[in-house]
Amino acid sequence: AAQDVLKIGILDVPFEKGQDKSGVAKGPQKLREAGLIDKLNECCGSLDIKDYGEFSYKNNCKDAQVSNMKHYDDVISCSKELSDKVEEIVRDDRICLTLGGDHSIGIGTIHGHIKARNDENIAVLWVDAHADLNTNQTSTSGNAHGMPMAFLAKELASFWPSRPGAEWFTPRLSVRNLAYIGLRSVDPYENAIMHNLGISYFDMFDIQRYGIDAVVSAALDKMDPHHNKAIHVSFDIDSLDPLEAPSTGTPVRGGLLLREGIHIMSAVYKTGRLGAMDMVEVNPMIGSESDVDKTLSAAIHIIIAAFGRNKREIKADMQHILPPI
Ligand code: HAR
Ligand code: MN
Ligand code: MN
Ligand code: MN
Repeated sequence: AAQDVLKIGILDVPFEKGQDKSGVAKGPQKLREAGLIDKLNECCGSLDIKDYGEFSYKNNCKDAQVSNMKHYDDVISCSKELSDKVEEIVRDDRICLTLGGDHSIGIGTIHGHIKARNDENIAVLWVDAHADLNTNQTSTSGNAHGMPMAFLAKELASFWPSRPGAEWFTPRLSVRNLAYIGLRSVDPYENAIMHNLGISYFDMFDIQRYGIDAVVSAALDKMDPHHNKAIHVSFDIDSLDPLEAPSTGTPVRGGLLLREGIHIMSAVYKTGRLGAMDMVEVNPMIGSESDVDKTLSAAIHIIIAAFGRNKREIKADMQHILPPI
């Protein structure tokens, strides 16, 4: 059957101040150099890709601080403008593909997605080795990339001190609309928060026990029981095993296989409700050249699965394939 053109918007966010290692800001450029856009066009049928290019922001709250949250001023300034940009892309009726950057950019992308559609209409699938649920008070690192889910969650708003410079921001995501897949490095306070709030998560034990197909279905059911919300997937490349994706800042062994990452995104594609996707924490300055190639290629495989690789009709002139009868 003929398929509609899938409208996508791609945005590069070279932000790396949510953690301590340099290089993750180079992720977007390297993903493009590795052929991301050509592969999307080759493998995913009729796409209408609008390239929003490289995002940049001005730091308009240089004096703002929150204790134990490094580069708070940059995180807030970036999130504010990023949320406006993602809102614009979603309102353009495009699936917004954001290339990070570290995972602190999830604050801006998810907030922007919610602004475009309202909080009751989006569900978030967070694919990660980590829960990224620390507040500034529970974090042992002070790194903002370990905090975006806690920053966004309605239910955790009162656990934060005042957030100077973030007057534009209201925590609007309910953790009832959230599910995790891939967890295997969760801090004690994060664990307490998950259990106290009844957050849905599927860790490596669940994946081994039930298999990835059952796990994705269960995650989609939990975060969106009526199957009517737009889905935001925030895909941290460190959810994959370091054998599959070594070039990332905080690798954790015992992770997802690439084929499991691909399966997650194929299943999301099949819902027809993917609204936005982040691909984060690809750090091309970590590891050998072959480590970097492997990691970029894994990220590209996962992205093209999200846009229907081999699931969409690819227009080809049959004359070029078959001899005339
Ligand atoms: N939980 C640890 C912290 O808060 C490590 C977080 C690492 N985070 C990421 N994103 N790479 O998932 O610092
Ligand atoms: Mn700073
Ligand atoms: Mn993360
Ligand atoms: Mn992670």
